[in-house]
Amino acid sequence: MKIASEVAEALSQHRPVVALESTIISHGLPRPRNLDAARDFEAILRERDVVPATIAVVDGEPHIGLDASALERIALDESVAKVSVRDLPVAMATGRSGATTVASTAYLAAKAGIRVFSTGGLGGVHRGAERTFDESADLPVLARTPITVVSAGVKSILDIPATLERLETLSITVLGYRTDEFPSFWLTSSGEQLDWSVPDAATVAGVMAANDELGRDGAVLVANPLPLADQLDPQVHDSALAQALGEVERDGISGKDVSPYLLARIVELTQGSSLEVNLEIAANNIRVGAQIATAWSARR
Ligand code: PSU
Ligand code: MN
Repeated sequence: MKIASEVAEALSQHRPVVALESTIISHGLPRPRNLDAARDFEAILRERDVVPATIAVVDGEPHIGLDASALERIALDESVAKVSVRDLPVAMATGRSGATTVASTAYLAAKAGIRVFSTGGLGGVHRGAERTFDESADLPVLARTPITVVSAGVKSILDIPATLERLETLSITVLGYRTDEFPSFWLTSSGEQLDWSVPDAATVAGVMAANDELGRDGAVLVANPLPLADQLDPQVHDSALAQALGEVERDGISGKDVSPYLLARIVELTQGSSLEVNLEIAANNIRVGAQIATAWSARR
């Protein structure tokens, strides 16, 4: 594992670091806009004196923190694979490059000693999972990974109530950030109630400290909704979602291709408006991740 010197130094001095995933860049956002987005995400952190650690596998080596040319490759090279935890050893042994999912980013970040990770939306339980067993490895991996993940809930392409049930079963702590409703990514609320709401980043840091004190090694999930004024128009959302889900069914798309397909289709069907909202969601989660990492480092 190669930890960028900037990241290693910040960690050793207990300065704030936030991990960022790369599948959102390679498979979640369209080229070439994704490269600008990846750079913008890092800039949001730097402006707040937080060190960004974008994570990916480059030529078989897991990188914690990417330089400009590695970031460009992950964004623009179409042969970059989507790599979850089980794929990591294969990518490493065969010298492949890969973009890391929430699961593999969390896994590598925690191994490097990073405590906070911001993403857009988490993977979860897919609709029809009772038939297909399609549940993202993000959930079971987070259940045994000591990291705080900031996410705008999960996308409405998933089965949100089932995802919340699995989060409960897996004993992943879920905190609504200034809300008591679980967000559904493009929309501020899924209508699902949460048990716990936190008012600020310092409270999240307190939960992390208590988690450590208990010797628990599961994740804390911070569910951070977009403000209502920034959400996607619910009518536009509902009709694009219905059509994209119908196409997945009709064309028999399955497995790890489902999420990237739906994300790309929904961008087309909303004439790009879901993309703008998607970028704002990621930025919003990165800002909150910066606050949490700063609050965490103040306790050390
Ligand atoms: N959800 C999004 N955008 C994404 C992903 C999920 O809104 O880019 C990516 C993340 O990297 C997540 C992965 O970890 O998809 C989950 O894929 P799967 O469902 O195949 O586990
Ligand atoms: Mn899956």
